[in-house]
Parts: sequence; structure tokens; C-alpha cells
Amino acid sequence: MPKMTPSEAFVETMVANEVDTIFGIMGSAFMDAMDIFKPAGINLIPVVHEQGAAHMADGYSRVSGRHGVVIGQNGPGISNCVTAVAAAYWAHSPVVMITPESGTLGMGLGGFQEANQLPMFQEHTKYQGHVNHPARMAEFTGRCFDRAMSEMGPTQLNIPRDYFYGEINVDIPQPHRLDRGPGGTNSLDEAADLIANAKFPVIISGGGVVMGDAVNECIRLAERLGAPVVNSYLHNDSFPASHTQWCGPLGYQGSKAAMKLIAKADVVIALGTRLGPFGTLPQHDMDYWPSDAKIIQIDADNKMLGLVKNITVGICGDAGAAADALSERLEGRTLTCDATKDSRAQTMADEKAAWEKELDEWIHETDPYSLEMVEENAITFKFPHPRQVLRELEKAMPEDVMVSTDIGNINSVANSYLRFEKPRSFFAAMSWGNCGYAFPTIIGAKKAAPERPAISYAGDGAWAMSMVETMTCVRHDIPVTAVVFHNKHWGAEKKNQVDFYDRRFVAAELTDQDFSAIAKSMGAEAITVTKLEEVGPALKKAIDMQMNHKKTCIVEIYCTRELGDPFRKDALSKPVRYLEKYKDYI
Ligand SMILES: Cc1ncc(C[n+]2csc(CCOP(=O)(O)OP(=O)(O)O)c2C)c(N)n1
Ligand SMILES: [Mg+2]
Repeated sequence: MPKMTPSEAFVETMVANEVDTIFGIMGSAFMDAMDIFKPAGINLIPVVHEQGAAHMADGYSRVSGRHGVVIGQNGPGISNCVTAVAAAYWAHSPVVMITPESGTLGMGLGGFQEANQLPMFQEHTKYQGHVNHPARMAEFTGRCFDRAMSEMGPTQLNIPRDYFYGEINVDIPQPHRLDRGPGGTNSLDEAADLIANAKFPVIISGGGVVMGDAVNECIRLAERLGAPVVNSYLHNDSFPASHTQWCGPLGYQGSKAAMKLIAKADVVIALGTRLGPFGTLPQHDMDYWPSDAKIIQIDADNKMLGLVKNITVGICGDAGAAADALSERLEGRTLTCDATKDSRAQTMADEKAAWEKELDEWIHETDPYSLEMVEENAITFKFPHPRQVLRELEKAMPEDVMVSTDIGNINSVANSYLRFEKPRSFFAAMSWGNCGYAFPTIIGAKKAAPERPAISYAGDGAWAMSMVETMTCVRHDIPVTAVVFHNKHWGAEKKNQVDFYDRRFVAAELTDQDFSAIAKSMGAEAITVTKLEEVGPALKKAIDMQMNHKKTCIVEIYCTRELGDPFRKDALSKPVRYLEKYKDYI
């Protein structure tokens, strides 16, 4: 076994895992290893804030399917990453969070930047490797990289800073990757029989189809059945939008066509989706989930089978291999639904056309508060309506685009207007739902796929949380396009104050900052948009800057202050007060 230092063992194990990019901010805790990143072929991209680094690692791995790697200084550098690692967890991204820790000889004495770093990430990682002896550096490093892939989520590699030093004899472990299969024969046979007897089967194409590169297999199964395919919540890139059987996304601000069609299902094939609770809640005042339907759920993680929804058959398998195994079992068989293929195709086309028409006509929100905002705007600024802006952006999207969206009212409404032709194109904060997600994530995505146009969406509140990473784009030549919806309030949460708290606005207003000027001062380009007809040309110009001149451009779009349906209608209720002091607050 060759002699080396633990730093060398750590770096060589990353090399064995083909790591060439790490996001983070330097620190003394890992400087001995950092010193040899360059000769190892590893580029450490210094960011502005470590949360941005972990989001970048998430975006990087969501586009490429490779590991996203983050590193920071022990204590505060590491705690800055927690929010973003949680987002990566819910996106199932193979992010490896490297957390150098205080030295073993001082731990527990309350020294500088000392923290117990494993509990911080306990809930947001699939595996935590703690290097408990310098001789085991390569072993734990390798295991963190293996488990991030096999467990489909972030892992943490915790390294006491004194363990980078010394002399060890070690063989660098080679990566182990799982060879996944279609799932058990019995469950596949049972599922095929259910499908064969289904009258109105519907497929939900989920994140597993994206991550498993299984779109073609999903198409094959869908075409054999002539079944509608709906995207699971925020996985709008899991089926090509141009396909006649694509019916749009379920969930918050999703497609009414998708919801109406799945409501008719007698058999649902949930392919690569955990059927997360938020993603199947009633929307548009429709309780569309087909409670009497038989559900076939396919997930690579057995723990997701039947967790949220009652299922009839659970298949623990790879989305692509399972879809193919089902298609093979259906080959040459006459299916009950064959007889109605044409009429079902017509139903699908009709529902899709009705939803498109509704979207085209749905220019602005029509609740009393929004109407007041619209009226006020008509005599003051004359800014465009968010829905119209989103439609114009949709029309101006370049081919092969990657889009990330933030958390906010306009970003959520965007769900209806974001359609994709290929997987690994749409990145949202998933179930974690943190503001400040979209911009750093698209920077990581762009780093992994520089040949693809990259666009982030954010509201003015969320933008301000994350805009400092504009400097990362400028400093390190990672050109992206950032769309900022400027409506001068924390709209999404304010909507709850409109609906439930009698418009008693607390902490909801944002005063008007000049985000274009701020962006320019960070070295980026900026376009300010105040009229609808400027939206499309502004996006196109910004994409031209990104693709042909390697320039980051912020497209700041002023919008009316109207607000679409709120996020958590399901979880809020009208206030009740018992104390005299608060009696009017109902
Ligand atoms: C980190 C974080 N803080 C707070 C929230 C709660 N929250 C959800 S949406 C929202 C408002 C977002 O405002 P903005 O970005 O301006 O978008 P808008 O809703 O106005 O379109 C807030 C505060 C959150 N989701 N994440
Ligand atoms: Mg806002």
C-alpha cells in the first residue's frame, strides 16, 4: 500500500470519483488538502456565501447526474450550508457536503469555530461519514461518494482538521455504483395484470424518470396504453411537452387538464414518484386525487412505496427498467383500454385545449384584492400582469433551456407556463421550499452544462437573499440570466394576510430598490422592464449576452401587485382570539 498523507488520500479518492469541481469558500481547516486541488485537476470555485455553494452543487448534480461537491470552513462556513443541503435532500441530489471540523484535541473545550457538525445535517443527509482516524480518510471519503449515488441524496463527510495531517499507508478505494433493475417479478406481473384490465389508466411521471434518464421508457409505456401522462409536482421536465399525451403538472398552480384527467383514472401508474403530500393536494378548488383508483407505485427507494398514498402494488425498481418490464409484459396482449384509445385521445386533446384557452384568457387574478391592485396600477405605473409576463417569457424561451424557480407567488404561478422537451431542465426548491434557491442553483447547473442556456426566476424578496452570487458569475465566468419579478412585496405570504387576516399586513412590504443598478455595480448587465411588450425581447437579448458574449444579465421586470392562489390554503384557518386585547384581530 502506498504511503501518503491523509490529505493526499482524501484528494486522490475524490479524483477516483472524477471530481473536478467543488463549490465553497476557503478556510484554514482544510488548507493542507486544498493546496493540492490544482495538481489533482480539481477546481475550487469560491462563492460569496456558502449557502450559494451548496445550492450550486445541487444544481450541478441535478443537470449532470454527477456528484455535486461543497466544502467550507468548520463552524460558520459549514452551518451556512444547512438550508441548501436540505433542499438537495428533497431533490434527491447526490451532493457530498465536506465538513472539516475542529481538531480532536480541542473538541468540547469551546474553541474557535467549534461545533458539533453531525447533528446539523442529520435530517438532511442519507449518510454521514465521520473520519474517526486519519488512516480511514480514504475509506470514509469513498463511502460518502458511493452512498450519495446509491442512496440518491446528500451525504456528509466530517473530517477533524488535525486528521488531514500525518502519514498513512492506503489503497485508494475504487467507486462502487449500483446496477439497478426493474424490481421484483411478482409485483411487475401483478402490475401488468392491473394495467391490462384498466379502463382509464393515467401515468404520473416523476423525478425518478428524470434522474433515471427514463423518459424514453416512459414514452414507450404511455404510447402502448394511449394514456395521459401528467408530471408530478415541480417535475415538469419529466415528459416532453410537445408529446400529444403530455397533460401538464399536478400540484400547486399546476395544469387543470392534468387534474381533470387523473380524476378519471381507475388505475394510476406512479412512475418514479414518492407522491409527496404537498404535490397531490386539491388545487384550483378541485379535489382531483382519484381515491378509488388502483395505484401502482414504482420507486427506487422502497421506503417511499405506500408512504403517502394507499397503493395496490408497489414496485421497488428503477423507473426506466420497470417501465420497460411492464411494456414487455403488455406486448402482444389485448388490453381493456385498447378499445377506447381514440376516444381517450380525444378527451385528452379536449382537456388540454380547454386549459390552454383558459390560460390564454387568464390575464390577471380576479379576487377583490388583486382587482384593487390592478385598478391602482392602471392609473399609476401601468406595469404588466404577472400571468402575461410569464406567458411572454414562455414564448421567448430558447431551445434546450434550463430554468430554476424560486419560492414566491409569481414563481409558483409560473408552474403553469413552464414546459420542457427534455429531462434535467427544471430545478425548483421541491418540498424544502426555501426562498433564495433559484439563482445559485442555476449557476451550478450552468457550470455543469455551459452549452445550455440557463435562466433563473425569483421574486424581489427571494432575489435579495441570493443576488450576491452575481459576483460569482462575474468573477468566474459563469454567465446566466436572472429574471427578477419586482412587485415590491413578499407576495406569497402577504396573500395569506389578504385571505385570512383581513389585510392586516405585517412585514409584507418591500420598498423599491433598483436591482438593475445593484446588478451593474456587481459587474453584471441589467435590463429593466416596465411594459409587457419589452418582456420577450429583454429575455432574448439577455440570452444572447449569455450564450454569445459570456455575460450575466439580470432582467428586472416590474409587475402589478396582484396575487394568485396561496400556497398553504390547506394549513391556514381564520384567526380566533380569546383575549380582550386582541378581540379585533379576527
Ligand atoms: C428562506 C425562506 N424564508 C421565508 C420563506 C417564506 N416565504 C415563502 S414565499 C415568501 C415571499 C416571497 O416573496 P418574493 O420573493 O418577493 O416573491 P413574490 O411572492 O412577491 O412573487 C416568503 C417570505 C421561505 N419560503 N423561505
Ligand atoms: Mg415580491
